[in-house]
Amino acid sequence: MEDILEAIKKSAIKIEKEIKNSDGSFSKNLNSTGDNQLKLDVVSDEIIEDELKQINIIKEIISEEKEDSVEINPNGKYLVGYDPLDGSSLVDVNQSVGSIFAIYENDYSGNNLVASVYVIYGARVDLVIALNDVKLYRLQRDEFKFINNLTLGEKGHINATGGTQKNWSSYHRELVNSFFIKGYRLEYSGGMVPDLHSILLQRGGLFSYPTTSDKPKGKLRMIFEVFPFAYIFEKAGGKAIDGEKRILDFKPSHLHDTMPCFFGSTYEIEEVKKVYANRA
Ligand code: AHM
Ligand code: MG
Repeated sequence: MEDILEAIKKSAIKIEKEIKNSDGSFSKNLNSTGDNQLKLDVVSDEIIEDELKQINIIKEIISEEKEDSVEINPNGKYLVGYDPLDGSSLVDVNQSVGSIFAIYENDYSGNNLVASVYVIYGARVDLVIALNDVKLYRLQRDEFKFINNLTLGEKGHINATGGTQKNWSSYHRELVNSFFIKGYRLEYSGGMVPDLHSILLQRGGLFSYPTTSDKPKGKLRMIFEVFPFAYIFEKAGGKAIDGEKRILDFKPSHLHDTMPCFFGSTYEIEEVKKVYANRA
């Protein structure tokens, strides 16, 4: 596991340099969900693949930018799912982006996750590792220095509301408004890494990306976006559900499956459950 974490740290330092030096132009490739891939997505994917390929305890890897998994060592123990540069289009408007990693044993079901890591490339470069607890590191002169553990309180004040609002269901709109009425404040950058990082650092709040009329199965991918953050939120003392059920009890049928997701501290997630249980 230590080798994998070191490889992630090395990749993050290289990706950070690419972001700072990129011109943000598009490549002609399409990824499996049909989006235009930014050159930076491709470059970041290659950087990570090159680092992970050198680690023989890894059985295979699957990236958001790859159609299929890539075998590393048939006798390896771990499967690594990753999103090399989540929210990459935000680079063009100079907002924060991130890399997300999920380390599994046996298969890509939520309950087989054994560690999650993300990196946020913002005003600072932070790295968060969840094993038994959640640790925050910060890049200082080419080295990640431990800062502190991350834990969530019982409730927060942030309401991070994903999805196109005109495509929300009426009960989801009611849920979002119920938090604003209670005094929660909108914080939403359009990048799940900075949005979730903010909730973790401020010790509470809610991030939602629901099913919508245009995305009936949600937008965010189970293996490399939803499961890793569900693991991090649980290890930090929070919760992660699909509206009703615990996210980590899900198992994808396909590598690029998506699902609706809600991440937060205990109070907000209990409120989500009440509204979703009573939806018309
Ligand atoms: P990406 O993996 O194609 O970058 O998309 C994932 C991002 C998340 O970071 C964010 O939460 C979500 O897309 C926002 O989606 P949108 O604003 O397009 O509905
Ligand atoms: Mg992504």
